[in-house]
Amino acid sequence: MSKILVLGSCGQIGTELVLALRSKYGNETVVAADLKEDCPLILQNGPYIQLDALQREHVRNYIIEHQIKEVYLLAALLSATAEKNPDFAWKLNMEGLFTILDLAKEGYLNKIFWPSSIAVFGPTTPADQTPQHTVMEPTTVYGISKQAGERWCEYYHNKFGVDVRSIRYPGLISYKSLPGGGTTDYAVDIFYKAKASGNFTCFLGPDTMLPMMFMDDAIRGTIELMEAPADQIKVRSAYNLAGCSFSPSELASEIQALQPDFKIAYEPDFRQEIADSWPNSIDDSAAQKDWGWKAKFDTKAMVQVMLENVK
Ligand code: AKB
Repeated sequence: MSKILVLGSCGQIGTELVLALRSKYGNETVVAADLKEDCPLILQNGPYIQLDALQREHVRNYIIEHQIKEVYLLAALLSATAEKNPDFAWKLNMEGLFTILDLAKEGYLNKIFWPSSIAVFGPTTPADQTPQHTVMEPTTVYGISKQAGERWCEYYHNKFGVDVRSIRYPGLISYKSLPGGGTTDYAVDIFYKAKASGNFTCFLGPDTMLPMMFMDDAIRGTIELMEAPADQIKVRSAYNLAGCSFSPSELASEIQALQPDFKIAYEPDFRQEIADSWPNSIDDSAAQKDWGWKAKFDTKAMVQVMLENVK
């Protein structure tokens, strides 16, 4: 098995992806890389290297010298943080992508995974069951960078035959690793506060419906997409993927069903505007048809697993 590199491996997706890839392909096959100097405990079952996705030559040399053939590029600034630092968000979210696309174009890499997001959609997009191909006018820096990235992925595939694959992730809910800087982060934080104090103040209003997904589904979907035969991958920008959709008040009701004394309050902040520009729910029929995608966790099942596992 040729070597796989996960860049941005200490983040919410990266941590669980490295663990899943290692249990599938072997610990030594999957190199975890991140800005952090020291490897976190959870990733110490395999190789780790300190690597900055913005250090183009450093990344190039490492990949060429170590004969890495597959890269998952997860280093990014998410929606809320990106609004506070637009220049850096654009730089980080775009430059690393070109480094990897160019390596694939030059024949050093066989396959690339790059994450897109539901943030590619905007207020003019149909909000319910948002189709795979539709109006896309993102209003956030993060969304603009993801939409531009999608265009570049498709371009490198069409012009240079680069095997690049991508998913428009919804908000991801996990208990092994924390999210950081996203608009959907409330849907993870709520479980920690429910367990710690039984109270949660949400930075989005009660009726803000957003597409979400339990991390096990997201990781399985990512690996299934990467393992699918190339001729089945008809979308080279990024696939819509649906898990479950809910609003903060609906999520709170599901938590109250298992923890009746749980209380929620609402204090919407600047993230409300971001959330209001995103879809309520996603149509993922293209992913279902092309490579057999199907989510396993609905809101109820996800809430149960989260409450059982969050410490
Ligand atoms: C965010 O909230 O920024 C992310 C995303 C939906 O891409 N979780």
